[in-house]
Amino acid sequence: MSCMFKFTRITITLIAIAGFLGILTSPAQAEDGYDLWLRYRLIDNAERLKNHQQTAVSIVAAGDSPTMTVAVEELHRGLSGLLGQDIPRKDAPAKTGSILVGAAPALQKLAPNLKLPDITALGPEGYSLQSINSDSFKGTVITANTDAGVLYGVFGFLRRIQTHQPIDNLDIKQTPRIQRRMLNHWDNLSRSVEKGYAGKSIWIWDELPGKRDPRYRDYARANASVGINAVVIHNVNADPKIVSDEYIAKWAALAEELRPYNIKVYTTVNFGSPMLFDGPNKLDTADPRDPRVSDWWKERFNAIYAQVPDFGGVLVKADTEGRPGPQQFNREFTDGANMLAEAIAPHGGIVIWRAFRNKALTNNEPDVVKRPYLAYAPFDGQFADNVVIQPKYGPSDFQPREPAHPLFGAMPNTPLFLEVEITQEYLGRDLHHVYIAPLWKEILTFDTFARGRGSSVAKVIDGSLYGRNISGIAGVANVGSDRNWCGYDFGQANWYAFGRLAWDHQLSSEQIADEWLKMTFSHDPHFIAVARAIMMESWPAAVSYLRPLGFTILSAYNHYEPAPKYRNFKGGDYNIADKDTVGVDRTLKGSGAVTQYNQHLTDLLDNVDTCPLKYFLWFHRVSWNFPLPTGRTVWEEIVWQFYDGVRTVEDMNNMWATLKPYVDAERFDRISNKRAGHLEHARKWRDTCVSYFQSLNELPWPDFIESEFHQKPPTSKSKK
Ligand code: GCW
Repeated sequence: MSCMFKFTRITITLIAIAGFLGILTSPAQAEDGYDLWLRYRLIDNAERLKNHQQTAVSIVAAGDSPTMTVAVEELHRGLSGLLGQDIPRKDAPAKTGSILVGAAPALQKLAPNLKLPDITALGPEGYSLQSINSDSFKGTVITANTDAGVLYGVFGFLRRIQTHQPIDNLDIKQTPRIQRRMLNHWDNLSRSVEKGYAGKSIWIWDELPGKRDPRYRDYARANASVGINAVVIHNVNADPKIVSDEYIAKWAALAEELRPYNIKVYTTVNFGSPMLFDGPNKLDTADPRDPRVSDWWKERFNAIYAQVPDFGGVLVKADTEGRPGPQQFNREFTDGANMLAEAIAPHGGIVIWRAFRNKALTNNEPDVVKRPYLAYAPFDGQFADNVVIQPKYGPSDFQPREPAHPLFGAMPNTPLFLEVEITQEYLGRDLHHVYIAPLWKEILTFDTFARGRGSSVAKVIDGSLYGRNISGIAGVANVGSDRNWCGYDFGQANWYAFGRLAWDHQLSSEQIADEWLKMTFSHDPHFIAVARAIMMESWPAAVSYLRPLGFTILSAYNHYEPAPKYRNFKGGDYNIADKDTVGVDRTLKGSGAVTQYNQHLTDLLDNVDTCPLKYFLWFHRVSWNFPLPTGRTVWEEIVWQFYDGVRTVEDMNNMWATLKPYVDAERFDRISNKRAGHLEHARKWRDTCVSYFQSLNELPWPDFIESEFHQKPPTSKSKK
């Protein structure tokens, strides 16, 4: 992008000046990434350090529950690291400098004269950070209604120090907007991770339940630090054995490790378990209307809750991609979900039913993206109270960009969770540096118009649009056994951003990027400005060189390499282009997918003149020469975007190269090497796709390839 280009040049000049004046900060210590954003390195600003050392002299904690214990441990660890001296724990508050930490009732007992802030509205997980400046006590109070809230308060307090915000004169109240902030692990029992690019599963099944890897605790700390409070431990392509006594005992041990951090364990289940599971009570059916089947599940849920009393519930992928489900027995999804819901209800658990690629029982709709809506919307209001439907963010399959899933505007009587992918299945695995928060924000702010303007997806899933009492968001985890957890350093930003947005979807992507950069690398304002710009440009750039103009799937079966030809066959789900035309006709005259949105959106999307360009080929099939408002034809625009996306990656790499003085050599080199691979792969995407499309349409290569991008067209085919 040209603005990026300018930014690069300005950046280089600024760096030269800064270097000349000798004002560069010293690079951080070499690091392997294990500590994530919880590095707690000594504050490198003398004045700030001194000020904080006066504000935080000792810790006074009320309560000794497992959650309070880890909260106090974290506070001690964080403060001692950041302030460079041991911050001792004391039994009673001193006149100045004590950090009082505890749930309100316990704290009040410990310090009866203290006037605590009013926290009634904070709910079970919110927290308050309050500076107190009375005659008898000058100090800080971290409090909440529960110990879990206190834990979040501790992390919130530490984050303020880590991100160089003041910690005196605090008057802060925070509550999460979404109740269930979940990671979905696609981890198999073999320890392989489906669509995982960071090593093996972190769950070491062979060693459980006896031996507990210390990583479990560090994983829990990272999650709690951003407010993630739920973890689905197993792949949605579930092994029936996950509900065997043997495995329940193993993940009960995991639940024990995670519990102090306010994280509840959930598991996926295989709907066919009653007949697939080799146990004494194996059945010959999994038909949800067969009472033996619901008894089978009741017995298993009893076994689970006996070991994991706070078990959250089950996540189910049924009748998709060959997985068993109620349709196998000619039953509806309501039959399947409600049967499980009834079996788990006495224990307080929920059933999260995925709406991915499902077809309605009696409707063989050819357009894949229309199917889930047809399968679920008609059943709105017919699911049990403890059933949640969980669609992916778009109606296809985690594409680099999709319009929001139409179900978000179509099920007013059913709680819906939003499923996003933190792991980069279609976004370049661990090679492409893509900061995904802007994609999630685009979906969260997508207006469904379901109850008039302002009915964003965020309001649907946080429960506020329809006053729902269950709300949730799920991110498919990008975490693995690699030392740096996420496969590449910047991948950690996506884990961080998911948690932060789950807690507060109104935070901006920029703000989250800033926080993460400060906690992970450096506070230098120049470093932050440049690194933030790189992060913010990374997703739009990836969209340009992976799926410009709303293209649907163009990748190979591995979802990584470019393979437009393989995807493009007549009668296939994704017939995307031929000699004369390109795109998918989902207008009223085509598949009619536009009608699955609110009327206002239907009109907007159906019309070639008003359909946003970012969704253009998703909804329209037009001639290659169709003129667009950009002044280019569709063919030219596609080429332009592929080239522009790659140019932005080049710019980003140049910008990164200027950041060397701000980053330790270990991380700088590691990231630079990866970035080189990223650029190479982005070029491969561009060249493969544009040459394939050119071979179909045989149109001349646009002049701007040479004049604007200073490149030669990729194939031997010369300009015609
Ligand atoms: O796109 C597909 C992926 C599968 C995944 C599936 C799903 C877990 O290729 O790996 O299975 O989506 O989301 O269920």
